Amino acid sequence: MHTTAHSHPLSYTDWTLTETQFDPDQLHARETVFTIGNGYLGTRGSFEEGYPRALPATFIHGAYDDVPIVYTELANCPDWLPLVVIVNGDRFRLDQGECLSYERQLDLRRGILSRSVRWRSPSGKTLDLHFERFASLADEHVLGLRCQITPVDFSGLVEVQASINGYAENQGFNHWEGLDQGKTNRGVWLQVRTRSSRIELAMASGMKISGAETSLQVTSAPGYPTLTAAFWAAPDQTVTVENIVTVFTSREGVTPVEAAQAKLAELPTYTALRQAHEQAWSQAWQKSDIVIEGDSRAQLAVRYNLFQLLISAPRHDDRVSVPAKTLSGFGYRGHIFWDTEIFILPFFTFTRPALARNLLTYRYHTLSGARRKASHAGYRGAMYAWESANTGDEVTPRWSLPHDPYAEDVRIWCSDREIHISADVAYAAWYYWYMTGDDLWMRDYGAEIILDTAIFWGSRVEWNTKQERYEIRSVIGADEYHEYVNNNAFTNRMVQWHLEKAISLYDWLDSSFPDRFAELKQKLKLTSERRSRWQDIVTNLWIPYDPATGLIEQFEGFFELEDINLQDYEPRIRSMQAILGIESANKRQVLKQPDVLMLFYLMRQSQEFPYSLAALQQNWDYYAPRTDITYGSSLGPAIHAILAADLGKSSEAYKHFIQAAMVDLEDTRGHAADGSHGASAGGIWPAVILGCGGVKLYRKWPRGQSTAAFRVETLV
Ligand code: IFM
Repeated sequence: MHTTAHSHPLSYTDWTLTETQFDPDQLHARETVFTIGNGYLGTRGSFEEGYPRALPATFIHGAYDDVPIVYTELANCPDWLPLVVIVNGDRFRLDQGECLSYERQLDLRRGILSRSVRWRSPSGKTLDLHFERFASLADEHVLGLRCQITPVDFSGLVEVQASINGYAENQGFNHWEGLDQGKTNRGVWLQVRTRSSRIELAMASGMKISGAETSLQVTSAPGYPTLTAAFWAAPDQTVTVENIVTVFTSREGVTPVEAAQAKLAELPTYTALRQAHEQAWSQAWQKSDIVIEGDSRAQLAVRYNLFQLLISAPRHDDRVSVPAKTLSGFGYRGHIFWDTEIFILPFFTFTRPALARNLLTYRYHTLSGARRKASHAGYRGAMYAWESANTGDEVTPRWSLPHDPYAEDVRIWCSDREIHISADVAYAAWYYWYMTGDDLWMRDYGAEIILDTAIFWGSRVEWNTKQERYEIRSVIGADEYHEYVNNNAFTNRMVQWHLEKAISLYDWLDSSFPDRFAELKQKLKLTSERRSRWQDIVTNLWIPYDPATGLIEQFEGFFELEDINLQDYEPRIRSMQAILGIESANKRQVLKQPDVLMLFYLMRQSQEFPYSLAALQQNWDYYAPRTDITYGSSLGPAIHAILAADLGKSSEAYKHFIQAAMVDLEDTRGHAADGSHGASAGGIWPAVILGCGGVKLYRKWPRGQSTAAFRVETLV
């Protein structure tokens, strides 16, 4: 059973979320909720002073290291948060002494996390502490941390220690070996390296104290550079501790230890840095904000989800992408799924196309991994990994090992069978191009992605001689409750769509950029025979569909499976797969997440087959009641919100929109501790703008003219 956050709900204004009571049962979920970041790194909202069982983490894009079973994971980087305050010998911690008042707040407009605590020490000294931190959006290598300390009822000695903790762990495993550490006239620094991938990282930290007479001491331990100051404090006199941290890795093509120290040496004051950071956020919101009037909860929730996307998307790096749990938790080990291209990308394509381009270009740089995967499986072209990391090689674990020593290991089939990812990436590349008119990106990057994955499909489809049709067998569709199916309608139609677009792209490249076309023809072995085969597959690929009713069968044989009435299982707090078991769910007409309806969502943009309102209605009536929308995948509710809005079911649309929007804020699925649900956050923008807002977007320029302009039509 999961603990939900409902016992101590957060309170919301249009721009802030506030926690007014600390509940240790929600420790990990709230560490996720209060994550800050800047597109380079993410830092969970753990307390500066620590707490038993806390899971502090800082993840930097691309800083992966090897690990058994899941191959590679984002390494939890050295922790820049530790700030210890000692009052007359008592160390400030919320599990000791008495917490007289408490408030933690995330200000989304300014990108600042703060916390105010009135605390009475075990020996009876009361003091106010006000913490504040930010990961600069103006300079992604800069982090700021401030603590203001005000004695309430005593005069006495206060000691402050600010450290970099080089012993950060991923569930007991420390990825870093210490290389060196030291001090400069600005502070201290640490240099470490990942054990297998040998990525070097350096952090430098400088502390400044105002409001009291003191001097800084270096009191480092190995792997734990520390700056300490002791001062005399008196009632109502506030002492301010400002700690600025810089961070670099060898991925940025620099010597990190030199870069971190040089950056620290040149930085202005904490206040100036915070001002630049707030200015950068103000600009970011100008491009991306959505204003909702009359519904503060929805307003905050929308901004919160957009904030999650904005803090996760790389600004200056196109070799990394947003992991399923963003940079906010250990879940899925920092691996990248279709979540990014299909759910997260639209927000960026429409509001920050340069960031969308970074995310898509990651798929270009990982083509070699996708080619290795295809060739290893006996296919041609590029077959994207279901879970991807730095190289694009498959990193989905094959087995899930239960905690219970007597339970069976569970085989995970996604890397072998959830092959729709290759069409999803092509779809995202195509729509980025379609919406932005960025022909040069398509020429240099997108075309190779779409064409080489099309080549993969050419080798993956099978000809059924008896039925005289192409088929795609042994797959997992979008709905992961059915793990071995033939002719999944979602996969087959996405492949058909992909090949249709590959053919037009082939022709466009030939006529618009003949040199690049010639280059790709040679590199990918593109021939007119190959183009003809794609056309043949487009014409003859089977999609289980009954034109008389408009009903699509999720896969061959789905309608023959035992039917199920989900109402019979209410009330419940577990997924249908957890209740029925994997095998049993496999044999029933119950879906983890939209599958046929996912296809409707993806084809609605261009109103292509099978999208029509009548067909949507027909398929909605069949599939929506059979979908485990509340406890299946968190990817489902935003999609149901959009489709329900299309069908004029506004209260249902709102219900699903809220389900998606609150998944982390209210921890409605009990998984927020693992990191924020990136795809669900991504689905919020289309759910509000395209779904509830009824906005339709058409490209209005002729292809070949790169003018980013949309014709916007509002349907409601
Ligand atoms: O990509 C999703 C998948 O669709 C459902 N299971 C979780 C994955 C990561 O979010």
